[in-house]
Formats: sequence, C-alpha cells, structure tokens
Amino acid sequence: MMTLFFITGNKGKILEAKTKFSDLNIDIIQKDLGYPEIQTDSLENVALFGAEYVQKKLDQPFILEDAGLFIDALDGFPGVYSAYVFYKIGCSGILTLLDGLNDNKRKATFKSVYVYGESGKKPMFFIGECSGIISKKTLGEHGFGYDPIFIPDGEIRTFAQMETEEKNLFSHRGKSLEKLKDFIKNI
Ligand code: ITT
Repeated sequence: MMTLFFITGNKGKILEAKTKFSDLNIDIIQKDLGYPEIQTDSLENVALFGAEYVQKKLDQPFILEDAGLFIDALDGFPGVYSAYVFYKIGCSGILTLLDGLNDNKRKATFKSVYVYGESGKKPMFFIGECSGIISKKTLGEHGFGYDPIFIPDGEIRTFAQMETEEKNLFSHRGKSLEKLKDFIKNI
C-alpha cells in the first residue's frame, strides 16, 4: 500500500481525492503543513512555490492543490484570490457582485492545479478545468466553498446539489485527479 500525503487544510479536497482513488491501493493522509500561498497571477506558481516549500520539510511523496474560480464578468476575479475572497465575502458576496446580470453574463471557470512532489525531484503538474455559470441564489448542501453557486455546463444543478462521485465526473478537480491517478498508477 502506497502512502501519499495530501498537504491541505481543506477536508472537502480530501474527500474528493479519496473518492477518486478508492479503487487504488493507496492511502491518502491529510497533513496540514500550512505552506505559504504567494501573491502571483497563476495557480501554477502558487502550487509550485508551495511544493518547493514542502519538499524541504517532508521526505515522502506528497500532493497539494491550488484551485480557483474565474468569473468572466469580473475579468477572472477572484481567481488566485479565491480562498481569501471566500473567507471575506463568501458565496453571498459573489452573488451581490453579479446582481442583475443574466445567465449569459454569468459565465465562470473553475480551475484545479495539482502538484505531485518527492524530495529531490522536479514537481509534476496535473491540471483540470470546468466551465459553467454562477447561479442566482445558493442551492444545495454538499461540497464546500463556492459549490452552492456554481452550475457546470450541461447541468441545471449546482455542484452542492451533487454527491461527491457525481461532482467528480464533471469538475475541474475530477479531471486533474484523473490525470494524477494515471500517473500514480504507473509509479
Ligand atoms: P488548501 O489548504 O488546499 O490551500 P483552500 O480551501 O485554501 O485549501 P485553495 O487555496 O485552493 O483551497 O482555494 C481555493 C478557494 O476556492 C477556496 O475558497 C475553495 O473553497 C474554493 N474552491 C476550490 N475548489 C472548489 C470547488 O471544487 N468547489 C467550490 N469551491 C472551491
């Protein structure tokens, strides 16, 4: 059985990763090391900086992820600042920013950047995206973060109205995890 540390403070991410990897002989263990999230314009740079920081502290294989919600009408905001904005204004704050806009002006994209790291090796990236719209009100109880206000393309329900397996079929993280899974299977 392979042990893989997931460096995150977010239990929702742990649940999605465990669900995705449930058919592999792999033990995902949460480790909340609290790596610094630098201010930069890309999720990749945040994830890379975090991975290089963790590599110096941990002598075992690990993964970490930086994710963000990019809203077209707000020129990609909150993007790399998604965690801070969620903490400050939450889903209701985003709904207020988009108040009065029709569905065709409510397009948004979730992006997930996973990094796999091992000490002494170059970090590997696994990226996934999911397009959709921001709903007009919060709906659903599942998931975390912006899930109650994000409706993926081709659906009428928000991510928060889906079980974890179903969200994984559509989501940015489902796609990045699928690529990560292919890589891990071959280690
Ligand atoms: P880490 O410890 O892993 O950094 P975090 O919650 O701070 O956990 P991020 O830095 O990746 O995560 O911040 C992304 C923000 O976007 C955060 O507020 C999340 O709640 C939100 N987010 C990311 N993925 C999401 C998803 O699948 N559904 C809803 N919200 C999501």
